[in-house]
Amino acid sequence: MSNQALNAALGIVKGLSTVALSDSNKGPLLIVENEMAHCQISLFGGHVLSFTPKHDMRERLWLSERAIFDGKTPIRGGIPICWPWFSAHHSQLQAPSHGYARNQYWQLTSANEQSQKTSLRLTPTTTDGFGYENLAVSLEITISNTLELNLVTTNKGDNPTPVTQALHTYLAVSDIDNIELEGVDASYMNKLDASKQNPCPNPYLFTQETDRIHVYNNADDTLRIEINDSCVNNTTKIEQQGHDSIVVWNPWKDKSATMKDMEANGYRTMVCVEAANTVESDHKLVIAAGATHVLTQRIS
Ligand code: TA6
Repeated sequence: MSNQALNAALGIVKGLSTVALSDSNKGPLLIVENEMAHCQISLFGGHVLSFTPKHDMRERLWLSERAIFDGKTPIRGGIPICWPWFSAHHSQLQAPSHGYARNQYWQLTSANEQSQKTSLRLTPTTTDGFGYENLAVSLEITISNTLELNLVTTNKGDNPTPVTQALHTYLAVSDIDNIELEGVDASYMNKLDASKQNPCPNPYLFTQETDRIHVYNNADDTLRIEINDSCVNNTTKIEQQGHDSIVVWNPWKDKSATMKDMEANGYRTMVCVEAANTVESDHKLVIAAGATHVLTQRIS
């Protein structure tokens, strides 16, 4: 990360009491501590790594013990920002999976705080590349007893631009055998066999590798999801807006064994529930010239 960007971040945080900039073994991190929660955000990828509300001191996010912090590799866990495409690029197969926003440093561009709420705004170093030069993107993160992310994309160009994206959130669970997902009810495309219109399981339990794109076509509605963890009797609540898809992923044992940044049984204590806009949607996101789209996820 450039010294200029680091100094700019330092200049913003020095006037704040709830935000510090730490250059740790995980790279440059924004550490947020207010009355309501503790949060860590890596400037690499604009990547939220940790969110712990103080009312129960339970970490909501999962981070791989083998996550790689080399400033080049996408960090395994937390909330990767998949932008300006989700999964493989539609035509350029050598392009990085899940876009290039998570593979670069982001800059802190503004911050404001109250005793119970801290708000940060970050932007990536560049949106150049692969035909997305006319897009501007920023990530607005609000930390209180709820973690809210708004991924804001503006089309500054003259032509409508298709965008796929995801807040690829890794949630921490006590054990994958103990959880039930509630609030997801749309049929799904199974990425494991490309079958479509699969009925949503009810109850939504996890017994095998799971890689599903549930398609929702009412992007304006707020979708409320819960991860009920019976073993420890707690519930992680998720709200989403601006999505047309919900991606649910757990790599399970065999896939995990092929991932260098995933510990052997890591899959047992995580599940991804992602707010997304995907090509699988019947109402694919195309951002009109001059328009702005916001993808929102709230975790509590
Ligand atoms: O969101 C699910 C998914 O698209 C899976 O297919 C799997 O590839 C996962 O993302 C992780 O992708 P990554 O590039 O971070 O290893």
